[in-house]
Amino acid sequence: MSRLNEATLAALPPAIVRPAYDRTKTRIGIVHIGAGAFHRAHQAVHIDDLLADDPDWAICGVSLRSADVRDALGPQDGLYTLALLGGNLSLRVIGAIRELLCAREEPQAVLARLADPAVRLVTLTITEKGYCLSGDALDLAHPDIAHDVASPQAPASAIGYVVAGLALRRAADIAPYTVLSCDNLADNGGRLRRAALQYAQAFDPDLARWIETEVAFPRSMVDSITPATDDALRERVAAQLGCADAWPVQREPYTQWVIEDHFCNARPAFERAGATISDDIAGYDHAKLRLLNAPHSALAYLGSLMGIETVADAMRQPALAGFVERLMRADIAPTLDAPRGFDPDAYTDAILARFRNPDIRHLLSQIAWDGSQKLPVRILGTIADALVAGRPIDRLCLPVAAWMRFVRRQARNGVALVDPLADTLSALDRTTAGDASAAVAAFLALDAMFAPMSGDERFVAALRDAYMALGDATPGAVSRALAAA
Ligand code: CS2
Repeated sequence: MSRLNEATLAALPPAIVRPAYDRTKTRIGIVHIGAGAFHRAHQAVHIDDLLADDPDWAICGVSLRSADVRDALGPQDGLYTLALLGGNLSLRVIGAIRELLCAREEPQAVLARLADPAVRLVTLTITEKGYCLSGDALDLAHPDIAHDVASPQAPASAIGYVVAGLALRRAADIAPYTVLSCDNLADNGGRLRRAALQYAQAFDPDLARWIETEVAFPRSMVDSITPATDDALRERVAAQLGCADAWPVQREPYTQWVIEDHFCNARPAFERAGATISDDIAGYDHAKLRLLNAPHSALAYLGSLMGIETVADAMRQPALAGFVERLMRADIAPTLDAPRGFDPDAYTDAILARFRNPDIRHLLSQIAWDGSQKLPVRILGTIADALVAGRPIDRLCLPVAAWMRFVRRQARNGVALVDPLADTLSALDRTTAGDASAAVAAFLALDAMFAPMSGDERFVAALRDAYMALGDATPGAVSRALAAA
């Protein structure tokens, strides 16, 4: 079978939507770090929508370590297929990515692209762990950060590359690019800015001062459920395209991108590409991270303990579906500092319907990754707010306790845990086997996650009760705990 590329593009079936612009006339104006499935299904599609009118915003996609995306899409001239999962499978070929680089193999090419004056925006989807934070601050002891502080011109981390590119531009008197985080972090732009300043300050205070005054780090909220690509998708896409796409991406029809209008260089006309420009990012952040990502994580850990595979499967379990709905409406929605005119009930209804989408095979095991990074942003912040407000936290503690049970089960079963703290977490099972109070205390000693709440006896007691309520974490025990919550 032939391969999707510039040569086969014209021969695709008429029903396949394809770039509505001449790709050869586009120029790279964006470097995206973390060119994984979510970037290609979300931001790159919004950018593809505006290249016909504004061709100077094509994307150079950078993967820090893996060459897989470059090697898969390089022979396809950067073209790939977006599959929208809703009823019929509707396909669209995306042409916004014009270059793909692997930083580990071609660091100088990445730095040269970052220093290119035509590049005026750097965007990132590096997941929560990619920021190398410990609490709200940069972890200077993180191996990649320590490496980069010692050799800032040859970085390994995303922040290292962002700052190295800015340093090259400052030295060459080239205007800086804006740095736009597109990750699931509250105040993502603010956290990234503080981390970049802390990093630069560690080896070049003058550069740190220049970044502080000259570079914009706007915040954004991103939303679209994007299950990992699987062979079933590749087969469905090939059957409809009539040619092979090595790495198509799939997502739900729903997408949202809310961006703070704070740029130090030019910017794409995002509002003409389906994005929302707003100065109230915090409200959108709060609502999405707490009302979508928190129940996602709750389903991931509680559902995994029950032996359930996907989000849609979990939502077909009344005990689970009922629990997350109570969690959303009674425990999370009242803590929101939501955008003006926001209707939490309607937003909750829409999210529950999205979770129930039978066309989406969203694996709980994928959502369960990196719990030590996700839970503080998604659930622990809500618990902290509830404690301050004197609101109940019992239901909010159950997903956290389920995560603890999940971590211990993975360790006991010898299943690798996908988490930056995997070694530390897996060791907890060996030191506290059987003793629930000791187990909870061992987890609470993880200050990067639980300080300072671990000093609040109300939280400790509620978490211990939730952990005990899950009993031996069998499906029956979890169902009983859900019914009682
Ligand atoms: C999910 C998110 O994998 C996860 O942790 O909760 O990727 C979620 O699908 C997106 O944030 C939805 O916008």
